[in-house]
Amino acid sequence: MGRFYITTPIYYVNDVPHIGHAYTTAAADVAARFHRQLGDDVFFLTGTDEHGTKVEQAAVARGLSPKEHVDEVVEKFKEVAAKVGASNDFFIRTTDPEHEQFVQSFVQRCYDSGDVYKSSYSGLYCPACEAYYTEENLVDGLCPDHGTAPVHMEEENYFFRLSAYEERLLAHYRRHPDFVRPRHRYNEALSFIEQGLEDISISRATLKWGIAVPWDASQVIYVWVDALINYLSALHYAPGEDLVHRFWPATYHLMAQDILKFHGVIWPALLMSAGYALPEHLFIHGYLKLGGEKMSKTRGNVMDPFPLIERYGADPFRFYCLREVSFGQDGVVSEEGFKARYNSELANELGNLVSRTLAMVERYREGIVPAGRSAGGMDSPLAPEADQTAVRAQEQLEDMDLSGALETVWGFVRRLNRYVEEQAPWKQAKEAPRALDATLWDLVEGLRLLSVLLYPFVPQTALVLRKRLGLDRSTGSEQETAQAAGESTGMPRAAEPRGREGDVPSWQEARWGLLPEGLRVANGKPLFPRIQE
Ligand code: ME8
Repeated sequence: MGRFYITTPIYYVNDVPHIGHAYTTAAADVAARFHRQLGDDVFFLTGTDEHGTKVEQAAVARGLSPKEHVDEVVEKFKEVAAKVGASNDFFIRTTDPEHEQFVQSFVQRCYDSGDVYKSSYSGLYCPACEAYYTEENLVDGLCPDHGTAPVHMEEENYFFRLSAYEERLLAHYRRHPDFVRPRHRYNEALSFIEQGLEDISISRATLKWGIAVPWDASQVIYVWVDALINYLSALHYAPGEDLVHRFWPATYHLMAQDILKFHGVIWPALLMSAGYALPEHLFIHGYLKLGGEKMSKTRGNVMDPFPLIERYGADPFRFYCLREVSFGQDGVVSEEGFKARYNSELANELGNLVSRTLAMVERYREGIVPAGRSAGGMDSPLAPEADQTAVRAQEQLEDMDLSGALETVWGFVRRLNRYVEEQAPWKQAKEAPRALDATLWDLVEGLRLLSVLLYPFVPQTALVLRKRLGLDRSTGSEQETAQAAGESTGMPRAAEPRGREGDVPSWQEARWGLLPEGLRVANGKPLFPRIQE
């Protein structure tokens, strides 16, 4: 049994969430669920980044105080986590008093290490990135990420000696070639460092909406420093015993490339300064793009995940994002693409496979799965491929190749559909009853295996499938089963228990031949009714 601590970025609450936020949270959830299936000790953290210029400006624009604004918008972010079926163990807000206190003690440690000094800053700042820019880093005088004009800033600030960490960072990167994944992102982060590091301003004199610098209450801590520390502060006050020892250092910080520099350079240097171990890995997934451009709230070209999820459920949304976009690369998403994949893969391939298999067991064998194979089912032609699928999917999931693992599992869905055509059970029913028993056993065993392998990606579907297969004998309805997997009840599930542990199908079951004898199956409504328009 291992230990697995995964985080999403904490999202800015200057505006409501979009599909990019839902994507990172859903992907982190896939990894968290898989590691729970393995029996690992798992902690999954998400939350919101609530201080800083950008949030303050958003509040002012709405005529609200920053606190009123963040208290309102945070609900949308909690809702998005709930709606994508996230099984997060905690939801952190940087306005939590416990976080604020911890940030102060962390920054104090950096100060005590001699890494903080006062100096004056004069230069450019992009409020949308909450980042400083030099002229050379701009494109036509505009922020390369947001296309907006940076503002000139001049003030006395506290600086962190980032430059003093150049060598230690380089040494860390050399010793840990998988510190940042995928490889091209490692190279990108390494080249930032190799280009030479300058000290960074870590406080703001004019901003009010932030955490006070512990030794000088006239300044607030720079929002990125405040935000990065969340990954550690949460473990100090989230419910649970000894979380710091159990879970630090984080196994994976998950994010897109926009914030690689902060996580790959500034965060490790801050941790070194304050005397903490560094996270094991950063995993940088790609951007979801609408048309050709990265979606961003500042650019205003965003896709709202709520209507899709509300209409079709969390599982199809998770499935679509992880099928459509190769994990670690950029990919284009659209509502048409969602509908096309839903119909061709979820409705036609998986949905039909389940309904026709169960319908045949009901029709030909009165709903009781026949003992069609010898113990272990190794005389089935599907056995080798089934076991290879499980082994391969495990390797890919352990390696964070989430879309690769789903592709592997989907290959087995397709194999089972071909098997139905090859065996033609409707003919066997007339001519070869023993062969039919074997076919039906194989198909139900295939579905049982899929209920384990698909669980990280489409947890509600996997649990409903297990119920239909007769594997889950609890008395609750299918809807209750789905809810136990994290289906939205419209309520934020921050820090709520994440369903009964017994619901999680153990990865030990990801092997061919474990089908219990004499299961009674029950077909039901189509798992994925076709989208007509
Ligand atoms: O950067 N495609 O918050 P943020 C894929 N508060 N992922 C996307 C995306 C897209 N088009 N757009 C956003 C911040 N994301 C800081 C983080 S962490 C200590 C502080 C996801 O609200 C992706 O994970 O701008 C990206 O890194 C993150 O949202 C940025 O969220």
